[in-house]
Amino acid sequence: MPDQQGDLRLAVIGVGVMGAFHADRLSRVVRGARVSVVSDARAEQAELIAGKITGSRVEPDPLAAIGADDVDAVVIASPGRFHAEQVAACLDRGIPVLAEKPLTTDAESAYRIVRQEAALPSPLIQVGFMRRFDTEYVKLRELISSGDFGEPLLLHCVHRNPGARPEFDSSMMITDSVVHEVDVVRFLFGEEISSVQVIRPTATPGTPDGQSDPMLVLLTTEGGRVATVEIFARSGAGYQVRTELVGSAGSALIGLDRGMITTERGAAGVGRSEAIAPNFIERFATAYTTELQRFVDAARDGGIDGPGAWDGYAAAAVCEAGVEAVRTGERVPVRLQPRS
Ligand code: ISE
Repeated sequence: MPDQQGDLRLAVIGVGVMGAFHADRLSRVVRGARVSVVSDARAEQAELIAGKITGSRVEPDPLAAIGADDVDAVVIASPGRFHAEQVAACLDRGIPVLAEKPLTTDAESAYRIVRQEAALPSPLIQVGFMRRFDTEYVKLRELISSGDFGEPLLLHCVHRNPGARPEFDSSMMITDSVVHEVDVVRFLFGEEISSVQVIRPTATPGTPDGQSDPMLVLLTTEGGRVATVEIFARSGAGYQVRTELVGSAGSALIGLDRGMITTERGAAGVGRSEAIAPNFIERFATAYTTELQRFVDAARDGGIDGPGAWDGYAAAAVCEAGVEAVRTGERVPVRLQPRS
């Protein structure tokens, strides 16, 4: 698979904020890889990013990029609605793919992908849940596995973004933001989520009419463990992602950044402590890089190394229930298809 220099040749599909970051890391930091093809619906953006990467070319048609002779593996960071078709094309060609979340935008299409992959000799899809590569999340999972904190009982998660576009509505807060906690809960508890409930407190000023921000999401697992998630997209104060585990014999908190953290929104704008990461790229930069390196290392042998198609499907199913829970205010069960 790799080229004569031994590098894995990658197509990066979609080079907005996330895809451009991946392309940059793959071409400058990740070992054993190079970006050979850049694809984006916006020609100027594709040219801009390819222009920064020696040896890369632009291919406007994503499916042609996936099928190209100078492509051994693919990173998909296009808008979620294109993922189903693009991931399926990678499977048809039999090459490894790292798909940014969401795997697809609904549970039904995600399950079709699971079935398509299951018919292949080995898994080819890795899903971009980067928190699984963050050292603090990894440590928290090790702590749980060690049994030192007893039985894991509760998780308290905080997920605050500095701001959001007007079209970032309550449903998107579930499918685009809370989807990370959905994966974290499955990763840390090692169980499927069986129901979702959403509580909608008074909205912060600036929340579009009819929408809720912040929201409180309750995720219950099949073993009866519970996670609370505060999602606050328009918090006005830095990027804060914290997770606290409560076990029967101890508790542990991650995501505090460094030092005392105070935030305020003053008349002159937004103030924040220097310790708070301003956005998700900075907060998770190292995790993204580890994720890419692990993907490249595995893809060179024709495989993947990280959360897979089933994780993407399960997250899609939970988020679908979550969107319904926003609408109804009810506790909504999650119904998963058979795993194999
Ligand atoms: C964004 O798409 C991400 O994936 C970030 O990690 C998350 O914090 C943010 O809320 C999403 O919009």
